[in-house]
Amino acid sequence: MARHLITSAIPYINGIKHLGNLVGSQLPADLYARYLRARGNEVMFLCATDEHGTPAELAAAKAGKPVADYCKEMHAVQAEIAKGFRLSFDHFGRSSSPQNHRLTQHLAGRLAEAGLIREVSEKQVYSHADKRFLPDRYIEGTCPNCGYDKARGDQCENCTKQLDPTDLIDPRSAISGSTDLEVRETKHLYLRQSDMRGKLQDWIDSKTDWPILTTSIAKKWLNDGDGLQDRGITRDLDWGIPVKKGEEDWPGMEGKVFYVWFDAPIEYIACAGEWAEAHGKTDADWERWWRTDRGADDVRYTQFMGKDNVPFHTLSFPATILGSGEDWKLVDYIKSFNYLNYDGGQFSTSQGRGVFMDQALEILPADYWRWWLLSHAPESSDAEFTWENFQGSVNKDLADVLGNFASRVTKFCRSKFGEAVPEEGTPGDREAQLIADLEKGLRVYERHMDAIEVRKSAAALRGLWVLGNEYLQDAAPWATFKEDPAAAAMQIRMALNLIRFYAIISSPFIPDAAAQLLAAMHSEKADWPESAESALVALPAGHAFTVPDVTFRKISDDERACWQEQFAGVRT
Ligand code: B3M
Ligand code: ZN
Repeated sequence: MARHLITSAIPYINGIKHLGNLVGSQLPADLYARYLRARGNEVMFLCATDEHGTPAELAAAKAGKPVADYCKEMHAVQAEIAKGFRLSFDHFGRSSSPQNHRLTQHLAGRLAEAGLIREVSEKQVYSHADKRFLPDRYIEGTCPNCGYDKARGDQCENCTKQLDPTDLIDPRSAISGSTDLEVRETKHLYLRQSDMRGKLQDWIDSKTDWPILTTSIAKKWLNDGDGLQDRGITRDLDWGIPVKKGEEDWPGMEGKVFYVWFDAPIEYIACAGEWAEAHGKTDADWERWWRTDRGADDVRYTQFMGKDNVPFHTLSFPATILGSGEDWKLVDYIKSFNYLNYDGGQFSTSQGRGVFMDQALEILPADYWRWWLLSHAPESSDAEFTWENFQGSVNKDLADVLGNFASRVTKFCRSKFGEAVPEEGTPGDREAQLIADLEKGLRVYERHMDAIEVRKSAAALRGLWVLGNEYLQDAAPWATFKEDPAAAAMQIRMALNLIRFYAIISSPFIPDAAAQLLAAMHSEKADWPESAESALVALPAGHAFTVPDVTFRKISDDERACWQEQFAGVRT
């Protein structure tokens, strides 16, 4: 048994996330957390809402609410939807928590003591029309790196380059659209990331097992030179964590807050403190996950995120951690994802394009979405959601292959042998072959899951379901029964055990269906199988079961067409 710390990128508070966001971080993180728990590891799986910065302020303004109220409400909304998708966070925190305030101010103080912070008189864009400074997302324009014309002041979504508002070509206010802008001087704190180039380089070079997507982005911005420019970590905003040096005031920084990308990753740590508080635990209880001098040196830490978040997790956050000189745990493995597109275009929160998490759950239960999203995770390249593909996957994989297997086997058994595992008959060559194939498939599946190869894992799991179907097709107990009822009984005993086996190994992907099938098999003991052989005798002769309700229903062509139309437009 090992100890695993898992974090998913923390979603912005500014509204309900779409399926592209979900598959890029929270959902695969949940898959991995569930798998590791199922295999007997101790897991701490953390996520939170990212509540500061311009995204929060802009969304609250649009909703006509004070930003603190807006964040509180949206946190509750996001937490509820996460439950709906069965995201098994140990804690779903808030970056605006007192824990994060304290820790962010503390780390900034440490960085200052280490000489890693300098004060800079900075050029900021001031909007006459809006009568305010325009940091980050308050400003839009053309990316100087790739020419994308909707780049934001903090980052270009198209090429992932981190930007400063003054880098943008043809800038305009994101609030009013005004181009009546002026560059003014204000004072800000900069983190001397460039001083840490050597350390960061060594650290990234040591990560030879990271996915190519992660290391290529990390190295691109590390070696590019200006990817590792010193970066401003403060902003002229009202909402955020006040700039302080530990508990002390920071002269000259009155009225300013930390930049959202400075405090957001720190929330990964603070969230563990929130978890401890929520569960009546001590500081030592959460520190054993995060402090290498307090027990976390044997923890394996894995982060999940979309590719646009990689530079912040390979450069800025490690710079904060390393620069603090304290014994915080650094990430061991970063699993990153490309984008999921929607029906010929992009999913877009700002444009309301695509299917959003709440809408998805209104039309189908979580498992349908989990299966499609994970089996099509945008790992090696961008992926695309289409309704045809979704319908095909659900109907074939879930309804025909897995659901139908469980239904046929249990109904046949009930009609011929009653609602208990039949005891006659001895397994033969066909069963030996099945067990050998399952054994091989199970190991492949485990290997892909261990490596967080999401699509390959889904394919391997589906392959295991298919083996059962082929066996049933080939053995044909309904035909065998006429000449040799004992042999049919043995085949059905195998198949009933397969249902339980499938429920256990499928639970990280489709937890509700897995729970339903396990309950139908009256199986409380759901330990991960030692071997296919042992798994296929787990339910002994005479063990009672119940025929489950439909596990997965098919999506009709009419429904598909109707959803296609319903989600063709823009969410308002
Ligand atoms: N909130 C961006 C995003 O949701 C940002 C991630 C923060 S991770 C510390 O994609
Ligand atoms: Zn760009």
